[in-house]
Amino acid sequence: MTTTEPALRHRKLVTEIPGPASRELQARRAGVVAAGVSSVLPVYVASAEGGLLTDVDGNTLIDFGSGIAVTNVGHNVPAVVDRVREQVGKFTHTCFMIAPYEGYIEVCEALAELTPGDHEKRSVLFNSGAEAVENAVKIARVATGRQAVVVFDHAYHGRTNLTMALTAKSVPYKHGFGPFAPEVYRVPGSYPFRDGLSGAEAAAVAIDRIEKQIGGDQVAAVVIEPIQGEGGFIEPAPGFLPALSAWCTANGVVFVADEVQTGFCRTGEWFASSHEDVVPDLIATAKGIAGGLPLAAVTGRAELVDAVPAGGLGGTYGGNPVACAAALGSIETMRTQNLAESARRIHDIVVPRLRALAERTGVIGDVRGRGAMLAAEFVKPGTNEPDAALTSRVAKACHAAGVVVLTCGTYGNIVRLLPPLSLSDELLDEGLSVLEHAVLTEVSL
Ligand code: PLZ
Repeated sequence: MTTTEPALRHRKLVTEIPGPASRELQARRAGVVAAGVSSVLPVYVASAEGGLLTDVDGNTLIDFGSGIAVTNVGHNVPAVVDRVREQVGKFTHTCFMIAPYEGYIEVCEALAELTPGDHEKRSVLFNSGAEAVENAVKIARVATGRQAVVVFDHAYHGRTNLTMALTAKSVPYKHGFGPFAPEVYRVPGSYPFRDGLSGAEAAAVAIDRIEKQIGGDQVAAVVIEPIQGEGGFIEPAPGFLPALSAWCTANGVVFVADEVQTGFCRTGEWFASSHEDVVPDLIATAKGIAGGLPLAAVTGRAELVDAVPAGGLGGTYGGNPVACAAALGSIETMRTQNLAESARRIHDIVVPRLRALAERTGVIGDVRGRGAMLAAEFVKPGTNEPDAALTSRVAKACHAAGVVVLTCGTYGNIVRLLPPLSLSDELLDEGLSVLEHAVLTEVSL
C-alpha cells in the first residue's frame, strides 16, 4: 500500500467551496505568487487518489480534468508511486548527458514500441510538452535543411518563445510577449462544426495556402495536434490528417504530431494519429506519459532524429530518473488495465448523456471527442454563436458542487472532460449528473 489514509471513494462536501483553509491559502498566495499564474479551482489540494481530489478543508471532489490530461492512470496509483519511491531511494539525478542510467533507455524502448509505425525509431527525453515540440522543430530543420514551420488555426503548442509563435490564441498565451520566432506560418485547419468542410476540402485549402504562400520546398515541418486541445477539442473531419500527412511525404516535409494532450490512451488508442492510420515522422509526447511527473519526448524516424549530431539535443533534467520511473509505472498501468479500452467505455457513457443534454437545452451546439477527450461546445440557442459566459458559469457551478471540469476553446465556449481513464462508472455517472444539473440550472436563469 502506498498510503496510510483510508481510501477515498466518494464526492463529499463538508464546507462551502472554497472552505476556510483554502481561503486562507488564497490570501497567502496573493502576497507571494505571481498574478500571471492563475488557477481554475478555488480550493487547495491536500491529497488525491484515483479520480478524487481532497482539499485542505476535507472536501472531496471528482476530477474530470486529470491535471489537463496528465494523470490518465489516476492519481497516486501504486505502480507509479512505488516505482518513484524506489528510484528516489537510489538516486534522483545524475544528468543523462553526464552519467546515464537504464530508465531512460527503457522509456525510449517503450516509446519505440508504442508509437505508430514499425520503422526504426529514436527518442530523446525532455521535461515539458513545449520543450518536446520545440525540439521536434529543431530536429526537422536540421534533417531537412529548411526553416519554415506550418501550424494551424486554433493550435496550442506551448508557452516558450518558439511554441508561443506556434500557438494561435493571443490572450492569454501570447499577448504582450512578442517578438515571436520567425518562419512560422499559420493556415486553416479542419473544424467541421464551424467550417462545414469535408476533410479532403479542408486539407486542399491548407495545402493550397502552403504551396502559394510559403512553397512546399521551403517547409521543414507541419506541426499538428491530431485532435486540437486548448483550441477547443476540435476533431478534424475524416481524411484531413491523412491528406496532410501524404502531402508532407510527397514534399519532403516532416509531419510532426503534437500528441502532448492526445497521447497515452486518452483518445481510446495509444496515440490519436492511429485513428486514421497516420504514421507521423516525429511525435511529441508529454503529460500522460509519466502519470504526473514532468517528462516529455520526441520520438521519430531514426534517420531524421539522428540527423542531429551528438551534443545537439539535451538539457540538464531531460529524462530525469524519477520521471522515467514514473513513466514506466504509468505505461505498465495502461497496459495491464487496458486503459485505451477504458477510454472508449467512458466515451460511450458520456456522449449519449451530453447529446441528450444538448437536445433538452438547445445551448450545446456540438458534442464531440474521442475516447475520454470529450467536449460540449456552448452556443446561443439556434445559432452557432459562442456562449463563453454560460460556459464559465457552468464550470463554476460544477466546481462549487465538487466536480472539476475545465473549459477551453479559442472562443472560451467549450466544457471539456478529461477524466482519469481508470475512473469508476459510479463516479463518472455522479460527475455527469452534477454537470447536467449545472447546465439546466444555469440555462433556466
Ligand atoms: N502541446 C497539444 O496541450 C499543454 C497548457 C495549459 P507543456 N496544454 C496545456 C496552459 O495554459 O499552459 C500542451 C498541449 C499541446 C503542447 C503543450 C505544452 O505542454 O507541458 O505545458 O509545456
